[in-house]
Amino acid sequence: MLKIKEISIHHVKMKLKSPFQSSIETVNERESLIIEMKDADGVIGWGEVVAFSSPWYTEETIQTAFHMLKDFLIPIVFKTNINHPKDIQPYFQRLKRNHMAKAGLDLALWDLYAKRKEKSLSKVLGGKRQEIEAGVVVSIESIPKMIEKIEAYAIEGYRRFKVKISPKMDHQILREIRKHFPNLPLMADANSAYTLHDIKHIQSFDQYQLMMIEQPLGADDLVDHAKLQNVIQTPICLDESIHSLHDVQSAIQLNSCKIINVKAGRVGGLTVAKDIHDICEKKQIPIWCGGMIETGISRAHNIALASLPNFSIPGDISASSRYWEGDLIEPEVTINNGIIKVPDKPGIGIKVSRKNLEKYCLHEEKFINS
Ligand code: OSB
Ligand code: MG
Repeated sequence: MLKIKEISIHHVKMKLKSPFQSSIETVNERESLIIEMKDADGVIGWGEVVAFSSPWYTEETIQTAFHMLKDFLIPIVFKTNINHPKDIQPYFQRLKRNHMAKAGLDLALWDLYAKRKEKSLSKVLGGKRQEIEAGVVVSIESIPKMIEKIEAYAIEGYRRFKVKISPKMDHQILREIRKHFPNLPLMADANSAYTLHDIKHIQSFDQYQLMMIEQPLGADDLVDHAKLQNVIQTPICLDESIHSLHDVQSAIQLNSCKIINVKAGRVGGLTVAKDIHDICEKKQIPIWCGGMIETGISRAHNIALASLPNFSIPGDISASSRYWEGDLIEPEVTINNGIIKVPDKPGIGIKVSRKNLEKYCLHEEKFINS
């Protein structure tokens, strides 16, 4: 049994190397809640809550997550008998949504569980790859700058390129990229910037031979996505629309997409992410691991998740240095010829840098199971 003695929340804030702009928000600084979970033998599991400072991506924020953790979720973890991370699911599911807050604890439980088994997180999740292909995201800025960044990332060896688009800057961006890089493995993420009124406009993206278009329409528009997918060649990939296994089943049944972006944070953690993986494998829906501009702790969880067999498309998993001057882990995540090695040491397999954790910490709160 996992005997959880102590849970600490480290509220951190890290400055991005450069602003990250999508169709709806620009992120300059990244707040995050780092979860440190200690058992009775002093073994530590790490997790991360990837909610943002404001509710632009999902309804959660750092502050709502803190409230959920402190007043509801941590007390549940303390009083539940947990033999396996999945044992917490029925208790968490009695509380609506708040998936990123739940995921912070779920991730820490998985890391702790794997460490107690002396196996890598990849192994205990059922991962089969020893290495994964890295993908990178280029956000919206001046087109020459975007081209310059793609060029630099291509030299670093990234295997898949995603650009953010918005209705004001879509054709300009995609046309210029295709002019410079006709064969680049390229996809575009709209973060819900369009509606069905834009059908003709979105159809005209087919000329760019994109691997997929991510979340063109609203988060709640599974039916509209199905209508759109029916009249475009470019595969639709859903991100903001997918919060649960049930959402995945609805999207598949409605033909709302051909591909799914899986983020542990958005679906409540690794337990549900793995369930989504398994059902998509059965239904032959390719999936890939999304990113949340996260620190190395969540990044390490993503690497383990992406080692599962049906993660067949390179995800938004880039080097620590893509966003950070100094990450919270040592060694940092690096890429070599577009490849990231899956750690084989117990748990997430990467050490947390106490020095950097303290350096970026705004405040910390410790909860003790008495
Ligand atoms: O829509 O996939 C998204 C970052 C934050 C929130 C939402 C998204 C993203 C990204 C960046 O696209 C992924 C990354 O490199 O971490
Ligand atoms: Mg997205």
